[in-house]
Amino acid sequence: MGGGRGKLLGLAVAAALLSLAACTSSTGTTTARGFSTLAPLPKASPVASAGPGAGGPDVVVVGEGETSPTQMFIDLSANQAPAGKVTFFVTNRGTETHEFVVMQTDTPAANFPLTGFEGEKDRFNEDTVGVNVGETGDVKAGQTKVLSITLAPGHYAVVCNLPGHYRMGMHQDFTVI
Ligand SMILES: [Cu+2]
Repeated sequence: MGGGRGKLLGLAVAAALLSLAACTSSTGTTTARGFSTLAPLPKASPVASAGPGAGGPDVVVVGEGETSPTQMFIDLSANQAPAGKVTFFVTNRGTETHEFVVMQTDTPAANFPLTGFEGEKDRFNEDTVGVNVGETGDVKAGQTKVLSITLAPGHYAVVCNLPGHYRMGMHQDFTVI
């Protein structure tokens, strides 16, 4: 049955081409601007294996939440890190959804004007106060997200810019040395 044999060979060639395509089409998470987006979640929980307490100077443990109906917080295990890859373990310890945004800016973290953003009031404008160099997106109550980004030396503000949250205290200065 020569026909069957040819079919098998064809399948083998197709499989080889597919695996080749898989190798060449993979791309990293680093963007053209030189910083990466959210790190892909590893197989094992990063919090369990390398979380709070286990990190070096390039690891920052972040807690977010609310202390009262009018006050919210961002806690950092360190307010500085060496230049290069910095990994933030961001845990929402509150009951509302938060986010964690890293803004590169010369402006002190507490001094952004609340001019509105993306059509919503009570937010600062991420396009004018500095450069957004990475963010977690929404972090739900009780959730932990990991943000690994490459940071150059300079001043940063780490914030939550959901409506009202910046005003209620969700901002901290952060320095890369
Ligand atoms: Cu928030």
